[in-house]
Amino acid sequence: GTKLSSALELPWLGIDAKGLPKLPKEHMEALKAALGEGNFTEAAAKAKEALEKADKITINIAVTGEAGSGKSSFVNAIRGLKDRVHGAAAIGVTEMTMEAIAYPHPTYPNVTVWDLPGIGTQKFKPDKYLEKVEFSLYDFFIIISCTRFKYHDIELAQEIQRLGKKFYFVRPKVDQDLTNEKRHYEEEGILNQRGMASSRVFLVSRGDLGKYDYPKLQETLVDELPGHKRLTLLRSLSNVSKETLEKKKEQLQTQIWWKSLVSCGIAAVPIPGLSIACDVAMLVTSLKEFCRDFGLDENSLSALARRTKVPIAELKAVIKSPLSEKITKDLVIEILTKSVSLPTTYFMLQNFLDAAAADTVRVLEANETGFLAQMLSHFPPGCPCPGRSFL
Ligand SMILES: Nc1nc2c(ncn2[C@@H]2O[C@H](COP(=O)(O)OP(=O)(O)OP(=O)(O)O)[C@@H](O)[C@H]2O)c(=O)[nH]1
Ligand SMILES: [Mg+2]
Repeated sequence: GTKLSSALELPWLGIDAKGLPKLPKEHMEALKAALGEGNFTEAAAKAKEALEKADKITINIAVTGEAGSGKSSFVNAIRGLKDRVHGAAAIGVTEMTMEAIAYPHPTYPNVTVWDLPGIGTQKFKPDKYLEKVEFSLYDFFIIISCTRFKYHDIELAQEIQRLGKKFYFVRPKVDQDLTNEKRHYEEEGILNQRGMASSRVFLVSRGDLGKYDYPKLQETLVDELPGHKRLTLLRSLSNVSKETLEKKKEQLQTQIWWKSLVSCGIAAVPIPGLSIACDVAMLVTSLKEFCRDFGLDENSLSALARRTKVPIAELKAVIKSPLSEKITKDLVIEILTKSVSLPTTYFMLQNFLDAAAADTVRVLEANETGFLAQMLSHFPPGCPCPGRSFL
């Protein structure tokens, strides 16, 4: 791997035979079948359809809890926003939220976080509350409580569970809470008594999402979503842990074959000097999207630098691939020129090997059938010849 990469002067490309794209088995089979039959256009059209379908998937997250518990603050945190910027949910105990307010994710509008009205503690009826906030709209519920979880929180969780949806208890302000470990322990007892696993309680701090249980919460949310919704949520999650990044990459990888097919099979244009045709504009978009998904653009990096107080030059020093702003048609063509021969050759050889092996099997079968038929033809039916015994 290294030798080849350095020869290409594109170490971040990291191409080697093992690094060829992974694809879920069923996609691979479908792709092979389509390409094997030479039905490339049809495969590309199917891939386009699949990508468009994936782009339309939406996620609705409900954030609820008692008044003043930190709901609005958490709504901003999930969306990677500061509290007092344009589009942020209003913070402050005096500003009681009276109805569900939708807050779309600033970069991933398919993900909406809903700031639900506070659970009033007087005469609280979970079923009425859930009806009022339109329960069926949400993919899952996050119940916030800044102290220990109260009777109402747990009652609400039970009703959510009864109606077949998932809930997560989040305790923000853990930064203020010096004895949180002790409290966590106490809480475990309470929740277990009510038949709820303490694994559903996540301690977080608004100021540092990389700490405490926020990474674990991200992972749990993704794992418990239906498979087809995972990528949509993952892409919107802030990059605060290696585990989340790894999952993000894994999910994005499942679309690579589709994207390649669409690029080469739909609006493909021959590239001068290259023996391939593809839709370069689409590839530019895809690379830029990857950068956005991983926060590799000037804006995200400077926001990160401000937040972590690490100089931006230090962050940039460890980045080997081009930032979003640097990705242009020319760059994509340059990358393609340097990287196109290996995978193409590999794929061509692999395909040809498969086809040749399959052909030979058929030839062998035809041969055997023919051979037996020929053998038999020497011996008319009913002829008691010793030679037949060898069959
Ligand atoms: N230290 C600390 N303070 C927090 C955290 N999360 C929220 N707060 C503070 O808690 C207070 C209430 O937060 P909000 O987000 O307005 O609470 P809310 O549940 O939306 O309140 P209502 O809409 O009035 O029901 C604010 O002063 C926040 O700054 C946290 O993780 N750490
Ligand atoms: Mg609020």
